[in-house]
Amino acid sequence: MIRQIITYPDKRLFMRSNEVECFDKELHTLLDDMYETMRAKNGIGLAAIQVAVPLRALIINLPDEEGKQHKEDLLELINPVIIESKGTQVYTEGCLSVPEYYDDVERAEWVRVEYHDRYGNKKRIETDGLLAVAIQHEMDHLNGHLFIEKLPYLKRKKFEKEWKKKKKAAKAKG
Ligand code: Y12
Ligand code: CO
Repeated sequence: MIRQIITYPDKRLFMRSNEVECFDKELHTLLDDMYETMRAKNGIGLAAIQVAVPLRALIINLPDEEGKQHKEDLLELINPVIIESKGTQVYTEGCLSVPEYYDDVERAEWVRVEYHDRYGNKKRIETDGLLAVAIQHEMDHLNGHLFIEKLPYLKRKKFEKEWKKKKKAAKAKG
């Protein structure tokens, strides 16, 4: 089932999500719905809070060199923790909860992450580049943070201005 994505400035996006304790059918349905929702909206990553569920669960499905996404590549990270990170990289990020805004964000180049899969099995991943960016972006959601909070002061002001303009235009349209 496709769920509704909550968008900025919904206050739930700024709250810390809770640890998953039950790796049950309800969690599996949530993860399946998150995948369906993310694909329907052309996303490559989604955290549970973006569908209004405050649990520490996220999914990532990066495209291949031809831009195609394959379900076999889907990553599901439950209760993830970054245990080590190195270096820096800058990537132009976007977020389904902050529609139509993209900007450069600096993050770690490489991360080592411990997490659980949907069955509660303990896993570890070491990765860099785009996948490292996506993991850090989605993990920020679990802690109630959006990528726009990482922008320098003037860029954040630019975002607020554009967002207010868009809201005004939508209101005028009815
Ligand atoms: C690198 C940077 C950011 C991430 C986090 C995951 N972000 C997304 O999946 C963003 C998706 C997105 C999709 C949009 O829709 C279309 O392009 C059709 C979009 O456009 C609009 O809102 C109009 C914005 C964001 C992972 C890795
Ligand atoms: Co996001």
